[in-house]
Amino acid sequence: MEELDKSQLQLLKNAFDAFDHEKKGVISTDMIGTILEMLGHELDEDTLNEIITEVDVNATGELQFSDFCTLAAKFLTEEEEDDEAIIKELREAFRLYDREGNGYITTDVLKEIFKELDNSITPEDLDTMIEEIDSDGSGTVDWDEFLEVMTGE
Ligand SMILES: [Ca+2]
Repeated sequence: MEELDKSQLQLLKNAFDAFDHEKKGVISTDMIGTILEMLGHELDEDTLNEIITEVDVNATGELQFSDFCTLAAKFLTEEEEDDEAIIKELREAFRLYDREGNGYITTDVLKEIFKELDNSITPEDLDTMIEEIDSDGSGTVDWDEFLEVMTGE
């Protein structure tokens, strides 16, 4: 449970209570998919069944709040690992595009990357994005600037 922070717990409690109409302290496992979807985590049916089976060990078809937290912690934690994996991938991408190992990517190369990511992007949008990223107008983007744009952090 320690993997979940207070705001995550509050969010889960609100969702749990909303679906525990009769205030029995349990919710049906049928509801799990819907709840997770509401919280912005859409899982395919196989994954969903897999984690429900893991948590509902006695196959009662119902989960208590603590079980529900255990379930949520599973993929909230997985998601954190995903974030780390994404940053690792971005780091590799940055190295790849920083061909000469200068520690920066030129805005020309960055435009190519954006076009690859989204081929419907217009030249005007590209210019606007580049202007925002390369705030000092140096014509280059370093790792910090790159990460900020890619992760929104
Ligand atoms: Ca710059």
